[in-house]
Amino acid sequence: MSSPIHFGTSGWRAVIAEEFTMANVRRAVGGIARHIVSTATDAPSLIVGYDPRFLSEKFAALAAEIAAQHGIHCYLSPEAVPTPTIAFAIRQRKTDGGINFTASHNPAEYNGIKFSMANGAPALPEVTRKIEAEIANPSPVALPASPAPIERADFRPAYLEDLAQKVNLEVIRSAGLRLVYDPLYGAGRGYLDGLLAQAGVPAVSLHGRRDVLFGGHPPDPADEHLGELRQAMAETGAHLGLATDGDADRFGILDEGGAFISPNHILALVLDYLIESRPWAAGGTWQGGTAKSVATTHLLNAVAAYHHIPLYETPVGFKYIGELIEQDKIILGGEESAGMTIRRHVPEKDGILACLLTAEMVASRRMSLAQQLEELFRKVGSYYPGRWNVPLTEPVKKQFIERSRQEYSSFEGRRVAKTDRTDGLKLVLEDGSWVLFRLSGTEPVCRLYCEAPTQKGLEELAAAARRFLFG
Ligand code: VG1
Ligand code: CO
Repeated sequence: MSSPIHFGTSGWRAVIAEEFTMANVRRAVGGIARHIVSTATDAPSLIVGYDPRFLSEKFAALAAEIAAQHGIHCYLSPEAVPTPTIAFAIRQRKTDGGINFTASHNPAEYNGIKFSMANGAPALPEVTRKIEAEIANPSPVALPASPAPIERADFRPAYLEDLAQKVNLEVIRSAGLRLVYDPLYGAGRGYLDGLLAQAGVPAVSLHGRRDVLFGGHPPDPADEHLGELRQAMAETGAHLGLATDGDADRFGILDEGGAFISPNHILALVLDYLIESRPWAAGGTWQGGTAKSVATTHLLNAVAAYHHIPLYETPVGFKYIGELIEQDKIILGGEESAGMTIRRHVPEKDGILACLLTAEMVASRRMSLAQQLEELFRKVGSYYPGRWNVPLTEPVKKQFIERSRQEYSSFEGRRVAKTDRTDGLKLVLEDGSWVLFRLSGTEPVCRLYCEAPTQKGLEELAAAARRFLFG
């Protein structure tokens, strides 16, 4: 029996050679191809790309071949390409969707498939359910006598040109900011640094070659993986460190001096900065809001309230934020896991855009991020968010699922003001502190999110949340 292929929070992910095999990729891509043929126009087309993981380019070539056999015109990237660039290419070339071979920020032994829809947004559950059904029970299709063409296409120039319109690179250049960029050996290399070079902004880049082991740690721009970026910043006296994940849809930011700034805080600062600096974000007749996953900081709620704009809350997964961008309801949408996009940009998270907007904000305000955050806290209140990944044994997982179904009027002796079940179990306490437990859809862990008005409050809450899980 072949194992089921399941699309989680963002695509199908599996360990290479274990479940991520040529045979299973054939099955998965066959399902996607039949789905496209059954829903698309008479001349279906598809973008195919990949990240720099082991065998990614081989999987992508196989995928293009299978899709072409189904009569789908393929545009195949000649090199590793970021997920947001694929989203952009789908929209620009008006294809019926796109496939990216990537396991994003997961460790090196993983690979995966992200499927994006005709609008460039990550596939919604109703679409991935259909694809999963197609994979499990293939419907009969008549293949054309000759395959559709497979065209090699470089998606980078058009995407970078578009970014150069959305970010004020001149502000970064004229401020004389010294930047260091770490793509973590991922698909961002040549993109963010390429654009900065084009714009005449001097920047040092690290890890700009392929290493399918990602230097021995996951290509995840979290604090614990940015040691080399921090070191390079110290050596060059840099003002800011920028990083992106394996498929460059997530960002990671180090402030002057090398301090990691929570992506949660970056989202709130950039929203505030856009309202301050972009005519399309404030004033005028269009009244946009902001959107965030239920796991994301309430500092965004506070910034939204401060500027009198609506706030939308979604389950975890950028596909839900993508929908709100498509409906033109928001200035900025984000997730605490370092996902961000803005109005009129792709309905997909874009780590390259997020890094550049942060650099522009620092250049324009001429203040470190720590200083900017202090100022924002003074205006709207302070918020200290945290997230922990907790691997669960089967018995603890079962106990967790049972506990998360129950109702709670108090949590560790404190009164629960609100229970939110948008995704997992979220308990909001009377002082606005909150805790959220949910099972990850990309990794075999339980995610524990907490937030409190002080660092001490955060630590106490996190300890209480662990007692809840393991007690
Ligand atoms: C995680 C994050 C979520 C993100 C998803 C994909 O999902 O929590 O915010 O959208 O990864 O990110 P989960 O279900 O494991 O918590 V990535 O960089 O693949 O594209
Ligand atoms: Co990613």
